[in-house]
Amino acid sequence: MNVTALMNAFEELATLLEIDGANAFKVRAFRNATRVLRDHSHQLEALAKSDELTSLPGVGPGIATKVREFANTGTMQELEELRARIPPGVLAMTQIPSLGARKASVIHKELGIDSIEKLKAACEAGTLAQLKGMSAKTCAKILEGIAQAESFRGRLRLDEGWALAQPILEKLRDYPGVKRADVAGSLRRWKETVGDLDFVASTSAPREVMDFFVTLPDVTSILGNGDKKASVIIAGKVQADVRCVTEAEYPYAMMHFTGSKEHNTKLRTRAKDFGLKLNEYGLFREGTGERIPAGDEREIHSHLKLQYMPPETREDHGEIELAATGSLPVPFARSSLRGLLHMHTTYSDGKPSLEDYARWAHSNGIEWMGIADHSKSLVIAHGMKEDEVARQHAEINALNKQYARRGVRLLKGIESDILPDGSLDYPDHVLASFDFIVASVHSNFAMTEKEQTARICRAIENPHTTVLGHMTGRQLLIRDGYHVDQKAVIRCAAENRVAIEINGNPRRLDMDWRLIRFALDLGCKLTIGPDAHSLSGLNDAEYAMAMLRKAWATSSDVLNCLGVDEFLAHAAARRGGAPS
Ligand code: DGT
Ligand code: CA
Ligand code: CA
Ligand code: ZN
Repeated sequence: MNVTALMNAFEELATLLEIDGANAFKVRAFRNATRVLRDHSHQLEALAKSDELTSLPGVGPGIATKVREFANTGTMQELEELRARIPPGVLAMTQIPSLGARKASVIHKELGIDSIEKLKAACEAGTLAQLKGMSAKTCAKILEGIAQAESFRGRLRLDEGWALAQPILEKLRDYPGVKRADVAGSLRRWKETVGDLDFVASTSAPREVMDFFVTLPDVTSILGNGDKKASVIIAGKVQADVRCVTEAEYPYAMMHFTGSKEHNTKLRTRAKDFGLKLNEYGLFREGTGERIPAGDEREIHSHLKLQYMPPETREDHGEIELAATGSLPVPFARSSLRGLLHMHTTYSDGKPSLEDYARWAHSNGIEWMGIADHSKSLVIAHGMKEDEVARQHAEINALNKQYARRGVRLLKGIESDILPDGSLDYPDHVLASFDFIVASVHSNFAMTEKEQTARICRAIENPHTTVLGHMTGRQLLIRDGYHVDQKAVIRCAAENRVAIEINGNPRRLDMDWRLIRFALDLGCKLTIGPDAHSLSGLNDAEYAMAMLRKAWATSSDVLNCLGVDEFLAHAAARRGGAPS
């Protein structure tokens, strides 16, 4: 069973039901069930086989029947009926941030608008503003949403890119005629979004490999199948290219197609300065045309008198200049992580219990876990009231006794909401009871840049604040962050010795990696924040680490690399406690 396709179908069905005016209770039950199924996606197949889907909370016989129907037929009859009745353009309209399913449905019914183009025209002509419940202001918002959606069109988040590319890569590598194969392009550089998927394969049988590639099960259409390159669309979503090269060409092709384009251009110029010519086929002596062999990219870099530059760094952001003088540091590695901070438990909107995290830390070689549930103002995420904070602290104390001999410690943190005026979410004596505080904005996004910047800076200046969480609130490919002067915020954090989080949730990857150097040069420290709501969410730390590698940050820049006592001393020093 294709679980991703199942989840997509369920989500589409929920939205279509909502557009169709189905009972709100039914829609909510459906969305809840979808979330539960997603959380158990690794065991869905087994549960469906043994007829135990209804053992999951919120999953009744109706939902279970639908899962089985999908497993058997690849679709659901109810979904097909709704698809036939509701134009795809109306479904597309629900993806615009300020326009939910209900509004989209009203606009469709009242004005017959069934596409984004028509919606845009009605906004611009002012006809939409006449509709009950609409105004010039909501129309302006919709237009802004459409413009954003257009600028995002055709790109995928990094995690979506990996999810689609990984199985293809495995099949390519297993194919008998393939010697070496890898992903290239922006995916290999771990850019936060990717435009298409690039593969390179070394083979002496390119025709067979490309014919195999274009008939992979995930391919929904073939764009081209030439001598050296084939292009397809994967899952109706994204283009994928494969280039077939010889063993000798392979490292050069990998380097070329990994890019970035700007990085490549600079490398070619450098090669020229040495009397060499560099392209996707190889490195050649100017004049004689003699080919200079290389087994891997490391050797190519060394031919160009450069340190090895990991793919993540290849953005022409100064990495070539550093590599030329031997000053590119060792890339940030997982092995330097001692603690993780920013994870949610059952006390707010997370699934794991405190003990689940302690156990995970023990089996994953992590010494401390900085628990950070939502604070009381974030009601929709079940933020913790004061008495719950006290209960959580007592439970942490008890667990810490139990886990001390296993070398694991849970820290009493909180993800405190930054209130509209920039204050934190609890009275001082409660704030003082936490080991550390991640301060984050979750509300009142619509402030001017000046107001938002002042609000966040005020939170940074609060002596209880240890870390600034997801600095801009951006949701990749969905909405830009709130308006804020990021450099002013970073300066303020540096002055106040508040660390800035690199939020590893692949929907956020916030703060943006392009600002990491700026922050580090001012002496700012960073944290890796998985922002986990499940145990598997802890693995999102991988994305944050990739962002650190993109900016060649080192372990001394990152608070997660401190031992637990050093980290606690750092947080205490901020509050005027013991100096760090
Ligand atoms: P994307 O797909 O928009 O996320 O970004 P990339 O970097 O994957 O770009 P893509 O797929 O167009 O091309 C893959 C790599 O091929 C790119 O990073 C560098 C190389 N490349 C493509 N076009 C050119 C070019 O005109 N000149 C040079 N020097 N390299 C190029
Ligand atoms: Ca690409
Ligand atoms: Ca490409
Ligand atoms: Zn948050």
